[in-house]
Amino acid sequence: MEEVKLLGAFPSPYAYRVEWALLHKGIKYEYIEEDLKNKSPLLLKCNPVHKKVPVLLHGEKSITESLVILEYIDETWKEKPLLPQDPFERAKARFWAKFAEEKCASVMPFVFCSEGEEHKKAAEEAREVLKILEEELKGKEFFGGVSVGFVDLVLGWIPHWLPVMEGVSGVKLLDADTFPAIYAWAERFLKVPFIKEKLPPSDGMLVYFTNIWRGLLNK
Ligand SMILES: N[C@@H](CCC(=O)N[C@@H](CS)C(=O)NCC(=O)O)C(=O)O
Repeated sequence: MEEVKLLGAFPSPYAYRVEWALLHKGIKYEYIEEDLKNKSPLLLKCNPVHKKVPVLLHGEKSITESLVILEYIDETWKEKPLLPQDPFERAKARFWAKFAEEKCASVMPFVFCSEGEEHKKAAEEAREVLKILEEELKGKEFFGGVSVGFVDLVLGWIPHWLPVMEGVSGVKLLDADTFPAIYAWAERFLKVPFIKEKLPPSDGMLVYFTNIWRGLLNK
């Protein structure tokens, strides 16, 4: 059997989504922590284009980009699928994953590291994105339906990472009254056993995001 290794870096949500997929499928893997300030020759060799984590090593093969890795995992280990089997449903899941990456992951963190007019605009945009997700989620337990799927893993930074960013910056984005479906989903997501088992400790996250926030805003 080919060995599975994962290059990650604390507290990369991109790496966590890969770990969740591996845990969900019951795949044994070795986690290798990268120092992103002093990238290892292995990381540079396996991801020469972007030089980023996560990188999944499967035997001699290296796979990069978290969404590509998730699909690779789903296609290689077919039990407990993350993407729906039906092509139309699968296309929809890919659409929402792309939306989550292009809109959420880029727009939302910006809210916490901007000020003045820029911040106002970013916060408005972020709330628009949340509104769209709220509509998509209504009536469902998870984006994947009755259980966690591809899109849930992609958005999995919201339940655990977002509250830390909110705490550090003092800006509240996800409140239960405005976004009840997402709020309830976030609580549900954190109770899923393989998610609960693998989350970065909040105290370490607090230090990490406080440093980033101070650095970005020169505080
Ligand atoms: N689109 C990439 C993003 C990965 C990414 O941004 N990784 C960050 C850590 S959270 C990284 O390795 N940064 C190192 C760098 O930018 O030099 C993915 O989905 O895998």
